[in-house]
Amino acid sequence: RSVIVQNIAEAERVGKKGKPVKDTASALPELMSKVRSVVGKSATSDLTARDLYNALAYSTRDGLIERFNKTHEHWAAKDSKFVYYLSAEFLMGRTLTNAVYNLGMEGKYAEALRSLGYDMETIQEQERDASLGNGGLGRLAACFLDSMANIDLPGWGYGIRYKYGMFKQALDKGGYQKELPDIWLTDGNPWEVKRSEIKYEVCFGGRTEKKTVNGKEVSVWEPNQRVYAQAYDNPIPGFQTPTVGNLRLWDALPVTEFDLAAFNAGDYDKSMLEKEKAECIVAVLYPNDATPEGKELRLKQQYFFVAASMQDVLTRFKAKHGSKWDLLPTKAVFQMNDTHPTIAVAEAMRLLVDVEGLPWEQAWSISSKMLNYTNHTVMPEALEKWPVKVMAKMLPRHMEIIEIINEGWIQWLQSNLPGTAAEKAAKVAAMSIVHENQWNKDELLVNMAYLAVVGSAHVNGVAAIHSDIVKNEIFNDFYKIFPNKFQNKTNGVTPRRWLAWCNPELATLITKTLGSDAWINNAELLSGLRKFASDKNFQSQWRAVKQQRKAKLAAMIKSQTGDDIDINNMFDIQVKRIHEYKRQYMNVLGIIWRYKQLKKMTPAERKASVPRVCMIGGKAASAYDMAKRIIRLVTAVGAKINNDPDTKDYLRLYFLPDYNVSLAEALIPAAELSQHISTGGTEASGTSNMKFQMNGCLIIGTWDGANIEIAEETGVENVFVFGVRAEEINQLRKERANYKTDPRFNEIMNDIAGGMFGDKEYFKPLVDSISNMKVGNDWFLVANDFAAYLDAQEEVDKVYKDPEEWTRRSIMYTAGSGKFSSDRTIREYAEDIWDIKPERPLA
Ligand code: T68
Repeated sequence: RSVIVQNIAEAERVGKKGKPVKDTASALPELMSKVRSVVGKSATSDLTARDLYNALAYSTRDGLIERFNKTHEHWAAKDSKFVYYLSAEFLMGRTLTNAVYNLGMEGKYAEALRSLGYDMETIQEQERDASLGNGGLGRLAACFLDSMANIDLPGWGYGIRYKYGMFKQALDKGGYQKELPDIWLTDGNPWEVKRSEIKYEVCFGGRTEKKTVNGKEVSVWEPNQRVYAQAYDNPIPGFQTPTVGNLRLWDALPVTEFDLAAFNAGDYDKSMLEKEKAECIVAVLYPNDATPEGKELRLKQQYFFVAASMQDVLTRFKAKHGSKWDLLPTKAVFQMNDTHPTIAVAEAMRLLVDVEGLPWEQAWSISSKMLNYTNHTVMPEALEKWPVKVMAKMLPRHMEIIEIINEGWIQWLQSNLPGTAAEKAAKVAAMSIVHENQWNKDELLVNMAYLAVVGSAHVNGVAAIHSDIVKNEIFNDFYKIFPNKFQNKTNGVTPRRWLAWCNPELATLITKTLGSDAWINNAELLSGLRKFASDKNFQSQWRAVKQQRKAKLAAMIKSQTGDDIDINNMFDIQVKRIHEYKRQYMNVLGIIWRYKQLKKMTPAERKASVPRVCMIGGKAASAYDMAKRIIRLVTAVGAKINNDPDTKDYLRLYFLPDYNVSLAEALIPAAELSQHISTGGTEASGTSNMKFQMNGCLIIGTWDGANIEIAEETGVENVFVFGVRAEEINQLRKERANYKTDPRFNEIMNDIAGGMFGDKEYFKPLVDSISNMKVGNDWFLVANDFAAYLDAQEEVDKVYKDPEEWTRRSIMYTAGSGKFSSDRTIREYAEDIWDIKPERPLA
């Protein structure tokens, strides 16, 4: 303590003295000034890590805001065309490290913190993750913002400032998932700027009324609820560029804060009602991944942020261009992240027709040029469909607009489709935006994906195979009519967060080897590592880095479980949302098989085996019962094998609770094998596969999603590929009743059902779900792929026994990961869909 106090006093007095980093001079006084002004303490008081986090965050924020302002003044002066990324989810994770590194201030701050007795890592851990997303779709949005700023692309993200983000996952004593609220804003959020002057009214409910205005009959919306959407800006820095982009998130406020009359009349509850109703809209992120929640509040959230964002864009456009509406598509383009923001199609029409008074045709021509739609899933049950009743009640005018759009669409189909009247009628029924609920003929639904396809200029999938499925299956009828509307944009991840900043050990080695850090902004340069892949000296440095990261992870697991982990054992990791189609279940079955084999071995045989530490992490949607049982199976199997003295030196299984962005940043650099084993044709892309690849982690995976392109870039021979292909699954599903399942599979099913891991009643539905094929179980073909999976795992062991070959492959993965930088993805969107050029502000 006294040393720290001395350091502070000294630094404040003499500045530079004795500090090795050249720009340290200003860092400590700057931090101390934030300690006084923001934290509200004096330099000589007890400073906690949290205090220093706040001081550092506010100091970094100053730099961000300065650049933010310059960037936006520049873009405004150039009147640049903007892309608006509309997304109900942005899974940002922590901001501090990313901001400090992107601004190039790490040396300066690290040194200042050291002189106060802290390291950057401790300080960084004070920050809570911003978990405003479920999984891949939300994290992709975050990577895209990073890349947009990084390549100086004029654009913003628009979303919701949820008060509670993705739930925190804990395990209870029994090893079951427990969901706790994510109260991420309680200690304040230094990274946002409230724009008090930027707020818009958003309306709901009520009814429409036909009125005659200027001799024309119009439909006037008389809503019965109004709230304000309040803007909060979150600056997004690029790296080695002055550009700082923006994520604008909307909070909901009551139009009348407080009903004093009600309060005075003694009705305290009523006095606060408006406020509560407004706050409810943005209270919590729906924790449902890949199965949308058909609840009214969800539609309310969707409309809320879309309406605010579109008004915001139109307001800025009008300030510059008045009513020259035909210019709008040359100044603004929207990307709809899945169907969640699809109500934008109707809102754009409402704003242009009802509010601005444009003729319908002109408005449609403008709107359908501006909007674009990305599909992220092939699961039919995940394609959002809102009951007409719900839509008409909450958004009566939008429902009318959707009906007009649909009428026009159907008319168009009728005059343009080939075939007989009966054939046409069948197609029209199949392609109508409003259609019957197939499970309940009395209910009409609005198919949001069809609305998005009809209302968009471009539609894309997120990996080559997925885009083919989008064209040839999900939207095939539409594709046949508009073949040019459909594109592929293979996903990517930011190499800043997912390699350079999360794995500085490896980044340093790469930079040293390639002779420059240019790869951080030009990931294709990573291919330069290929020529070192077989270099023994380089391999041993590569391995040493992996060992360092494994040791770090082992220390973390030790602190959580008390277990010692041997870092010479293979680290085998599967982390993603828990889903039947992602087949974590199959992973566990494989681990059980491995355990049973080990049990049968002699001590000498065990010594000759390849010891593994298996880790599985991921959240189960709160209502997804089967996924929760899978988690419990992981914890039950782990409890047994980790405590078995015969095997615990050769096999472990840990369930890592609360998988989130920050945990991923610790796990991925330490992984040697990662599993991406979805049933062929079910995982649209996957993006963690790309992160593991970048960090030199080998992949065992199915021929699915982006795994295919990863294998192509890495060399198919370097990837452990197994399992059925997308084109086979329909046939296989039909043939399931006649399966002769693998005897190893049957044995394991009996073990679980027989109580080998306890909890046998709880596991029964799990066992049943994949064992009695006669009744159509095992939709995701676990039984079918199990033998091939075990074979592939055997191949993994074989290669791991040859460290040189393993390391060679590991290097080839990183070397082949250039394509999967989100910089590449964003450039493709900018060129092929958005028609936007980079525009760098002056430094
Ligand atoms: C994911 N989708 C895909 N959905 O599963 C993944 N859904 O393959 C792909 O890599 C990723 O998107 C990015 O393209 C999702 O993450 C959701 O999160 C989601 C959330 C709410 C409702 C429906």
